[in-house]
Amino acid sequence: MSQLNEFPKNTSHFMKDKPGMNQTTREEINKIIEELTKGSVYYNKHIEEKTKIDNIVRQYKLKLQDLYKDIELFTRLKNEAELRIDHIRKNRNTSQICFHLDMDMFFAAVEIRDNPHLEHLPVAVGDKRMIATSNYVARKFGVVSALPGFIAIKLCPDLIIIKPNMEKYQEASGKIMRILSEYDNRLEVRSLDEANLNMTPYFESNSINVSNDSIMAIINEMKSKIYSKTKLTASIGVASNKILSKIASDKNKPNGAFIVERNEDAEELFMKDLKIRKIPGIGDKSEMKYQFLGYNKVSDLLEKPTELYYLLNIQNFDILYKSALGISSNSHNDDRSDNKKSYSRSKTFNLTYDFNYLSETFHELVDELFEDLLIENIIAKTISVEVLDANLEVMSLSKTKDSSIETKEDILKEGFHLMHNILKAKPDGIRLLRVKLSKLEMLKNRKRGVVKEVNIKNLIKTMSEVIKIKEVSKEEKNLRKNLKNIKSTSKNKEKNIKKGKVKAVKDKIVQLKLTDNQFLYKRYNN
Ligand code: TTP
Ligand code: MG
Repeated sequence: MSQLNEFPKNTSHFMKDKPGMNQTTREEINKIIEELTKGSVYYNKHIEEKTKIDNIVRQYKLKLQDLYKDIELFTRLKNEAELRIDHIRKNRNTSQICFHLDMDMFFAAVEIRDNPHLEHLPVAVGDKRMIATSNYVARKFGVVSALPGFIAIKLCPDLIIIKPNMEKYQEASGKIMRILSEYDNRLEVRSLDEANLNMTPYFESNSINVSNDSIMAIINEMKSKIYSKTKLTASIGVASNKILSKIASDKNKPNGAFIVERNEDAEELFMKDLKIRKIPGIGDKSEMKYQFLGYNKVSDLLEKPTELYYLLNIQNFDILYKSALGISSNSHNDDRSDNKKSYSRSKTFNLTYDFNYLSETFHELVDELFEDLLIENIIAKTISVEVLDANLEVMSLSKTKDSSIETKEDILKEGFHLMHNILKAKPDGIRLLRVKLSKLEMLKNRKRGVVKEVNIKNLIKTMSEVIKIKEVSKEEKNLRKNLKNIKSTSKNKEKNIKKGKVKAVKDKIVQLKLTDNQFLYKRYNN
């Protein structure tokens, strides 16, 4: 408990980490803001939000104490979290060349362009309530977007605050986007001063070899076209996808460019040393939460995923790690192919009826399929098993469940029954096994820690038993009927005869079961 009582009460302010500021300025400015605003409504609101965050972190820490006590669960979650991260890694596609353009101190730059005498003075656009942006001179004082104007003035008494003039910004923006559309007519306009371009078709259609030199030549051409039309400067990031190019565009601001080499190692290296705040989607509050939990840099996220896998919901975990690895869409169409109707895994092999081999293969396929479910956050209603027989004929059996197929055991149990039934019909063996899940649904909150290691030998044993017990042959049915009749019709005086008859029928049933089992095992072990 003492650990919790000592929980640090961080009062630093939610300060935007904008280009032009460094960590020291950020910390110093936080102190100044605190001094300046103590007792104000702004300060009280800020403390209220801080308290909320402190409470969330406190709860997180308590939950984590439970997790640390359960080593088995921790290990399972660790494996699952690492599995998810590996899967996310597999989605990396480095084939495209994406540009992200972001104008420098956009609103302020337009104002300074129109009033050049302001160039070396601290300038902000906004009003007393809120600063929309500031020039790089003002940023040194801590004046940044989203800061209340009255604080900005206290931080920088000489600050010149200009009222926004949206028409001017829109006009400049229109010119910029028109120029960019010459390079990619499907460009994605993110805001007045930001756009994503997929430049792959441009390089291809102009037969330009992709190299740092050719990329830089295009960057310079773009920037000079924009400058000549607007007298404004831009910064450009180039990488294999949108998220990386956006982060890269901030790297050498203002009037800069940065190219991230398009390969997995370079991309992970680029992300690794970034502060988590640089990940799009992590705002000041999330940053604070993660920092309290010991996550400062992207590398921390990658080194300690288990705790976050346990604390966050799975969608948020995926989004966070996808971004942390620098993976995102690189086309203008959303890259989520979520409209998938089914997931299936299959394996071909030499014609076989080896039950152990087929069970193990089945288990492997289920493992892979379960990973799909887990990663894609889906559940299924229908499971199908499909085989190809000796004559290359397909046989498929399906089962649709009212409840959903969600865990690995669900898939194993249901699928195993289907496979077993197919095998009975294919005594010559099979040469392909496919397990398919369909009727998919997105899952909001998946239980974590569901990947339990299943012992394949035990599984084969239990499943075989379950299947056989359930399988009552016609002959057995008749014997059981017979047994019932004997029991109900015999009178008390015929007790001994009845006993003998019952025993005889029971023995027959056992005998029948034994031969049936032996028959099955023999066939499977052929
Ligand atoms: P940004 O591109 O975030 O900032 P910027 O262009 O001013 O500075 P940078 O050099 O760092 O890119 O935003 C573009 C414009 O959007 C900005 O000039 C003003 C407006 N804006 C707001 O009105 N409120 C905000 O909180 C932010 C971040 C931007
Ligand atoms: Mg900008």
